[in-house]
Amino acid sequence: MANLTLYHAAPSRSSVVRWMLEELGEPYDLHVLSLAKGEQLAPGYLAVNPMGKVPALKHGNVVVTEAAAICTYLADEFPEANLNMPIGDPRRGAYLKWLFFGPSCVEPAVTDRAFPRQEEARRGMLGYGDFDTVIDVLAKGVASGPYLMGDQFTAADVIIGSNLRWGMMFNLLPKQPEFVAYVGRLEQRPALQRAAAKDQELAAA
Ligand SMILES: N[C@@H](CCC(=O)N[C@@H](CS)C(=O)NCC(=O)O)C(=O)O
Repeated sequence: MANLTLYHAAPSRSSVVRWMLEELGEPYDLHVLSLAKGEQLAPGYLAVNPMGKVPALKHGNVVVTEAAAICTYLADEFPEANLNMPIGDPRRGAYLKWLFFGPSCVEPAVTDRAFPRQEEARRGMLGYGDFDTVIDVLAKGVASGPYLMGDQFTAADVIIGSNLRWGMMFNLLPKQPEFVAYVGRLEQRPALQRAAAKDQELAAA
């Protein structure tokens, strides 16, 4: 039995964490849930994640939920994988910005666009400001590359890369050349290819 267990459904946001685990190279177990059958709302799982959502990660006795928090946690817990920016490194500021930018700006900007509000919200009230600014910040962030932090691939690429990859796949984000090129680079990574292939197999089972 591995020390890491991912509560997973394929495909879903837990696929982001599966990619991160493949990048890490540590052994992990899967606890697969059927979202269609509502298994995420069963009392046993609600004890793990009271939000009734995947992903959740168990590491020994520690439980972490929220995809970006899990990726940040794993990168820091396993620094030998070189997927984090350690405390004290001046690049950690930008690294953390991208890890939080995914769930707090990209995701709400995309979902608000997919499910428009009845009433226009004031820009100042929205944490992400507006869709076009989010796109602009993302485009500048991935333009020079190869990764967000330059030559070093980090957990921030797993989060922002997943936002862009899934967003373009579902036509929720524009297929701008910088985004296409960045996601193309990420898709060359063996860990992402492994995670995607394993998830495809799981989804087909
Ligand atoms: N904020 C969460 C979102 C997780 C989430 O929405 N997961 C979806 C799958 S993509 C889920 O579990 N849906 C089942 C449900 O809400 O019943 C994260 O980033 O981890």
